[in-house]
Amino acid sequence: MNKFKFYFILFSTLLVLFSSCNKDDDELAVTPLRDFGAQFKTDSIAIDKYLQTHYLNLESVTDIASVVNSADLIKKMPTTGTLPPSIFTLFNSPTLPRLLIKKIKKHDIIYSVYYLQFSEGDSAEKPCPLDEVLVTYRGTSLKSGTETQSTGQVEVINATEFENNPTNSKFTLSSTIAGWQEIFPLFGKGTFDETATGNGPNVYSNFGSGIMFLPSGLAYYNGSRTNIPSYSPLVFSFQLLNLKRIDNDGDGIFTIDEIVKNTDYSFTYSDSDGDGIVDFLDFDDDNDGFPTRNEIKKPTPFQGTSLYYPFNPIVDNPLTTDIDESEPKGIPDKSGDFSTPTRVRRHLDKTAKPPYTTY
Ligand SMILES: [Ca+2]
Ligand SMILES: [Ca+2]
Ligand SMILES: [Ca+2]
Ligand SMILES: [Ca+2]
Repeated sequence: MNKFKFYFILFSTLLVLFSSCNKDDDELAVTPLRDFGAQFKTDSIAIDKYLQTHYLNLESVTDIASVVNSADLIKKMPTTGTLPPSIFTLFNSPTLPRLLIKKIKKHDIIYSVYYLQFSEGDSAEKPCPLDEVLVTYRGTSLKSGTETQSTGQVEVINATEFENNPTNSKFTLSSTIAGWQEIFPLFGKGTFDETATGNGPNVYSNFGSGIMFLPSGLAYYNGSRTNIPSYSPLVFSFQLLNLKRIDNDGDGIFTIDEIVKNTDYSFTYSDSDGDGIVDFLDFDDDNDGFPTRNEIKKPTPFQGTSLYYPFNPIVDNPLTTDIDESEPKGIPDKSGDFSTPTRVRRHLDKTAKPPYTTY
């Protein structure tokens, strides 16, 4: 381990110790947290009931994705007459809209989270939990209550709007609630219309859109916000318009290429050189003393516009006729192979060190 890294780790450890002390002091004054498993059961009962007693109002709707944030989209079942199919009946539907479940391990329990899929978006361009997203959304909180119906007092689940942002907002997913970090990576971004002006939903097409039904453990839990009481399950409708890849350690490799996406859409934070610093925060990923940025630099003469290799080769985007984005070579391995997906790229190979002479 080099000296800089040693001090970096020491400093980080002290910082964590210091902030943990503060946290303990604060927590002495507050009510103990509810048990996550028990609260998840309570929230699940409310969410299940909400899905069974509400339906999608698709009357005169031709494109759900465009009206996803409308307050009229989800309606309470009528108490008389023919009942429309509840949201719950869309579970695993072969066609869209479709209700799906994602299993999420957190707080030593396994959460099952329902989400509605209206459109998947660009399946090749989905955010990771550390990327920046451009979204529209509307949020409601669920609460049990009673209502007088012809059969007498009936228990119902009410949804109360706490926020509606129909234009767009930018978020770094890592600074949002856990539910957003888990569900947005299941959707893809839209296509930006290069000829349009502005940045709202109208200049994007084919974006990912849906509704997530989050238990409080994946939202604010015991915390409260304006119009969101503690321990509230939350429902968010959303449009995922665009995303921006983030490079957290500034080493020239996007974070999404420094973490592992598992088949169940969970992510693993790898530490290739085993020095205790995960790859996406490690600027010398193989700990050979040469910063990753130097190891991914192209020797001259080279092709493409960047001084650095992209992670994988890039083909030109036909939509941007004025720019040639093509990069013929991704980061090569020691032998010069630049395209095999499973190759050990040279910034992760301790035995490959600069200077590199051939492009
Ligand atoms: Ca990086
Ligand atoms: Ca490392
Ligand atoms: Ca790195
Ligand atoms: Ca290195």
